[in-house]
Amino acid sequence: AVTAATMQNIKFYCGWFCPYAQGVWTYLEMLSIHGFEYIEINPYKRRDSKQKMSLEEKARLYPEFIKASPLGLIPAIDHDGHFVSTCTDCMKYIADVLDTKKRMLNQDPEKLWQFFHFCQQELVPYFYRALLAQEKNEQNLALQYFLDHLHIAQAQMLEANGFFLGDHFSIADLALAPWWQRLPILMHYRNLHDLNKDPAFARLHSWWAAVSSDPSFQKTMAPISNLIHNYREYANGSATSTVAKTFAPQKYL
Ligand SMILES: N[C@@H](CCC(=O)N[C@@H](CS)C(=O)NCC(=O)O)C(=O)O
Repeated sequence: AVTAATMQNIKFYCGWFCPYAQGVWTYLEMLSIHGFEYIEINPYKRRDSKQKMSLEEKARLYPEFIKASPLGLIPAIDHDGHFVSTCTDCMKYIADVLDTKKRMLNQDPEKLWQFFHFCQQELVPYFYRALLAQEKNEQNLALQYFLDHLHIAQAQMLEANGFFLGDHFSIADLALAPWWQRLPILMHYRNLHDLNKDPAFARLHSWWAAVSSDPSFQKTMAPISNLIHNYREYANGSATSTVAKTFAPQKYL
C-alpha cells in the first residue's frame, strides 16, 4: 500500500509555468501529507524562453530528469525508480497507484477520463494554435474553435454547479483548469474578451469559482503577469519548443 512515507519517495519534475505539469502537481498536493520532492526543471535554453534545448544538453544538465522523461518534457515522476512521463501518464499513474482512496475518481472513472482526453486532445490545442498563429484570420479561427470547445466542455459537466462532479474535485477538472487560469494570456496577446464576464460561460464561472478556491490548486498557481511574460515567444512566433512545433497552426487550420 502507498503510505505517506512512500509519497516522500516521489521526485516530481515540474516547471512553474507548465500547465501540463500543473494538473499533476495539484493532484500530488492533494494526496500528500508529508510532501514529495518538487524538482524545478527549465527545459528551455534560457530563463523565460521557449527555445528548444537539445536532448544532449538536457541530459548533461539534468541526468536524473532524463531518466524519468526520455523526451525531455515536463512533467515526469520518479517513484522509487519507477519512471513516468507525460501529463496523461502521470495522472493515470497517480490515480492507479498513489490515490489509494480514489479521492479524485468516482464510481464512473471512464466519464472522467473521457472529459480529460477531450480537453487534452481537442480543446487545449486551440489555446496554443490561437497563440502561435501569426496571421490575424488564423488567430481568430483558432479562437473561435477554442470557444466552441469550451462550450462543449461546459455542456459535458455532470452537475449544474461547481466542479465537474459538483461538490468534488476530480481528475476531469485538472485537464482544463491550468488553461482557464491562462486565459489572460490570450486576452493580452490575442484580444480575447474576458470569458469570466461572458454570460455564455456561466457554468464555467461556477466551475472556476470552485477550482480556484481549492488550496491544493492555489499552491500551483503562478502569478498571471509572470505567465504572460513567459508565453511571449509563443505569441511573437519565435518559439521553437515541442509545443510550438506540435501545434504549429498551418498544420491544422
Ligand atoms: N505532451 C506532453 C507535453 C508536455 C510539454 O510540452 N511540456 C513542456 C513545458 S509546458 C516542455 O517540457 N517543453 C520542453 C521542450 O519543448 O523541449 C504532456 O502531455 O505532458
